[in-house]
Amino acid sequence: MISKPFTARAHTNIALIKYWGKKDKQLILPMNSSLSLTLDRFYTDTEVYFDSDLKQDLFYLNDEKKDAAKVAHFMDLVRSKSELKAFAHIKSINHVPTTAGLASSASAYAALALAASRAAGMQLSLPELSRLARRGSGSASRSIYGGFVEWQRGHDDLSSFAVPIEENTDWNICMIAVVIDKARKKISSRVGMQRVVETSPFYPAWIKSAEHDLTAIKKAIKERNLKKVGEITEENAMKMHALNMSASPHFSYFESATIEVMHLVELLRSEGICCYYTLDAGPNVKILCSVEDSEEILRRLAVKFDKKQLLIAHPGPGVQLIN
Ligand code: 2P0
Repeated sequence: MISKPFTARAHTNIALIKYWGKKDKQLILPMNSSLSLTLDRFYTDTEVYFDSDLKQDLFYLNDEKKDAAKVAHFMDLVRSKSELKAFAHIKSINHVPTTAGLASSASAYAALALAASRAAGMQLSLPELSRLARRGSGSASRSIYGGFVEWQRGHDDLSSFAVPIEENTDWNICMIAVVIDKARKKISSRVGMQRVVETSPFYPAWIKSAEHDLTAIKKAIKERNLKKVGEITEENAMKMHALNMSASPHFSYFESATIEVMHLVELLRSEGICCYYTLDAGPNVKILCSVEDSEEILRRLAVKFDKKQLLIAHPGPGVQLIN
């Protein structure tokens, strides 16, 4: 038996209020709620079909066969929710620099959740899809929706999922990604955030302040206040990275070029350009600004960086089937 193949496309998201720490590692329940912007430029296409002749799941990423342990674990969840027992062919094409802090696991598991659940004969609601994607990677719960998205932490498997804040935003904003290093990161998000939860003396303060930032940013988004959204975004990212530097053993994702970009953004701001940075579990910097200012910011970045390192993205859509 071979099931009908389904192909889904999901876009990455960049958190403005970060998810950094788990309350439950197995269910992937976060310590705090988070908020992100889904981007149009970076996405994953994933095709899934089940095949009763297979002895295990087969996973291809960008046409290369990969060890499927994490993916197989996710597929076990899909099988346990459906009637199907068969293993699956899974083919993903990542239009994202893989694991370089541009959140490829978010688009990957959001696309896999939709493609695999449909191939298994299930028609999940969007909250159910978000909960399923969450089990692959926490940030994937947010890539189910487009635009601004909040992942409400909840308190158990049923209550922890993302909700759209402004799905089709007409706000003329963008994010410039400065790709500093495409290499695999040294400390995975999963390991980094766990170390922080266990060892940073500042962790309780992070939880309090992230909840406060979330309330403030939702108000600022509603008011279309880019300065306020940017300030909260940048400060929240710096608090997350301060946790890493206060962990034991301490660690940091910053490289010297990361700090150069941060200084350039601060300089541009002192010249009256409204732009703010955020950073994830890697050295790349994402700059939030208006579309209007993006050309000037790109021109200034191009003095120090190759054009190929500068990628501009706009608010993007939620997960969808493409076949
Ligand atoms: C975020 N990041 O909110 C935060 C900020 C990176 C920095 O979510 O362990 O790959 O699979 O749930 O989702 C990256 O962590 O971690 C992430 P797991 P995930 O976007």
